[in-house]
Amino acid sequence: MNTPVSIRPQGDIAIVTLDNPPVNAISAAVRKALWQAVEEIDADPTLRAAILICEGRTFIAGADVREFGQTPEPPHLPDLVDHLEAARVPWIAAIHGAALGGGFEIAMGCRFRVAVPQAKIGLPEVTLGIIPGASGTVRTPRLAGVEVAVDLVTSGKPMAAPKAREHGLIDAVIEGDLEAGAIAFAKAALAKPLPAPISERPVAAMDDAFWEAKRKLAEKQGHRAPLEALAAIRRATELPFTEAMAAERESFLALRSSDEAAALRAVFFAERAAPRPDTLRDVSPRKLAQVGVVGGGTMGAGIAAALRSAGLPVVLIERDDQALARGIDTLAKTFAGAIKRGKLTEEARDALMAGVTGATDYAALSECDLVIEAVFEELSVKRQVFENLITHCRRDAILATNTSYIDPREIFAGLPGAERFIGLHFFSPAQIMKLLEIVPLPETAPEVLATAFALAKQLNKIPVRAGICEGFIGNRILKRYRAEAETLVRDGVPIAQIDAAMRGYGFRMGPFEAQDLGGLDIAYLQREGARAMGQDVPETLGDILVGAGRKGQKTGGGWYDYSQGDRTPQPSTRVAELLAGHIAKDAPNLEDAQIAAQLIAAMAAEGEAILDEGIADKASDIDLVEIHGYGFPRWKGGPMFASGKHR
Ligand code: 3H9
Repeated sequence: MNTPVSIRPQGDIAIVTLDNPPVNAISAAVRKALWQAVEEIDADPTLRAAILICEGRTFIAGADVREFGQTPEPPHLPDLVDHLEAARVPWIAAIHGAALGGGFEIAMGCRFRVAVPQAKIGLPEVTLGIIPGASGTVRTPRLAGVEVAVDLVTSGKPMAAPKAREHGLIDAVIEGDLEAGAIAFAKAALAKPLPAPISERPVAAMDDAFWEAKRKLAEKQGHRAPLEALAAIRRATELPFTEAMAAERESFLALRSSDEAAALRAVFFAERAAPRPDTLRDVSPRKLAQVGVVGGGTMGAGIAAALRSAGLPVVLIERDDQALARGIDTLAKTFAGAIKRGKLTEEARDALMAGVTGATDYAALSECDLVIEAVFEELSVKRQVFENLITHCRRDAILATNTSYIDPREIFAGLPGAERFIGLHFFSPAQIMKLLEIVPLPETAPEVLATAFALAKQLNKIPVRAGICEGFIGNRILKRYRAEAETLVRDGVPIAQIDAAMRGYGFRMGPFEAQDLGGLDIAYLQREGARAMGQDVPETLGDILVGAGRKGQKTGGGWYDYSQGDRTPQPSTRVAELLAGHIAKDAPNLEDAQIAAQLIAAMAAEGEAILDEGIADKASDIDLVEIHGYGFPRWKGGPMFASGKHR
């Protein structure tokens, strides 16, 4: 039988290699094989140390998430970590790629941890709605101190090896060959007294003010796991090791079967499936060496920033020198913001800016493999851009429109080379928002579609294929959501209660607050456009407010009033007056949870229609659109998951 673990003696050191593709996740088979390896090595008196190293792209990525729905099989991970720690010979974890979750817990069972400089370590369990279940909350504070443990465990964010070394989470950063470096490290370590096993190290007690401050931070994440993780670390500072371990296990098992964990697991797998649609399995994407962006407004500059951050040279086109200077300035400001947040150095910014060629002449796009149009959302303006692109771009260059509402078939109608046209709907700010709706035309070549998916991966975005309909997937559901929210207002539910209900559900903002921030006029103008084209679009409550000059925060009021320089929404008597004739007298007295349920059900109903029409390929794609483009709380899984329509 194939075992995922092999042992190779190298003098008095055993090299233990784990090979469980794709990410060396700890399945039951891996746990058994590692347990066995500890026994075998301990039984061989010629061996004085063991190095645990992994094949493939990474060290152990964690427990096998696919086994989470099943009854856990022994040996359990916490026992395996203890077994490693209690081994006769010291173990050394040699880390490349990532040591995450159970992977880092295994590394903490080892007496030492070494890693290549590019490696990352972390305890991302809270992102899966659980807490570390194999001593992450109990050993980490003993290894690196309580503060570091709290940040690592409650944020779930991975840490790069050099920083992990600074915090004492690993013992050495190995330049050059990892195995050779780990052997040299082992020899040097064996010449000195061994450090105490982590479980035997002391842990500092922290005062109530510390825990309260951290609780407030953890609470901001909106779901249970970060708070439970914090509580587990606190117990680890107050209880003996074994008691803290038992409590951690109990909390881990309870969370593992929670609704939040089920939702977050579904999102985890949906995100990994999204970049590789089945239909493109055998299609190779084209290479992209240079990309053009037409339009240097907020959206165009954001797209250019995203492309540059992914290492792609960019040609930015604007209609005249002044607009171009503004576009370049917007781009520079985007990077300046990243410097301020500590995400970018000035040198890196200079290199990013050096990769941007600004031009007003479309001839500068002649060598681009892909050009993305991001100009004003008006058909004639967009068509003019593509007429220019047809003249100046290579015949095989992919031409993409960043339309959010206009039918791409109309934009490209009559232009030659339809197989290379595609819609790429970015979300603002494009350098930050993760969602990319990819909208192929009926004629788009599979290879062009595959290139769009590959581009999304390169940009670190979540790609979702969307068919052509008004608003594609995301804006179509948004429209339905807003309409349903207006229905509630007409029924007599207070605007502020609806917003509060959706915040309570997990959105950062309710539907009306969000409209005030973005501006009510955008959707209004769209409705007006549709009306001008003869469509029967009934008057919305938003139309009445815009008609009275209330376009949102930018006009000092929309659904709410705002004091000068203050973004706090205040209920508005003017709005009450304007809408009085449209609101039912007998308010239904709904609970917040009922309000949220009604709005989520409306989103899911629209999602079902979208699936039935083939606009989306699968329910999980719709959930990803809502989570990554519209602020749907990740731990609820998206409207389809939350409504049990996750087929
Ligand atoms: C845990 O450890 C709990 C413990 O504390 C306690 C237990 C008692 N399991 O992301 P990629 C699959 S919780 C199963 O595209 P990359 C993934 O679905 C765990 N499968 O690769 C995909 O499969 P497919 C804590 C997993 O190179 C393939 O591997 N750990 C797991 O871009 C490639 O994935 C985490 O949360 C898993 N744990 O990134 C770490 N992980 O090809 C989660 C991945 O069939 N993993 N797969 O679609 C990651 O962050 C990334 O996968 C990693 C590699 C950074 C490692």
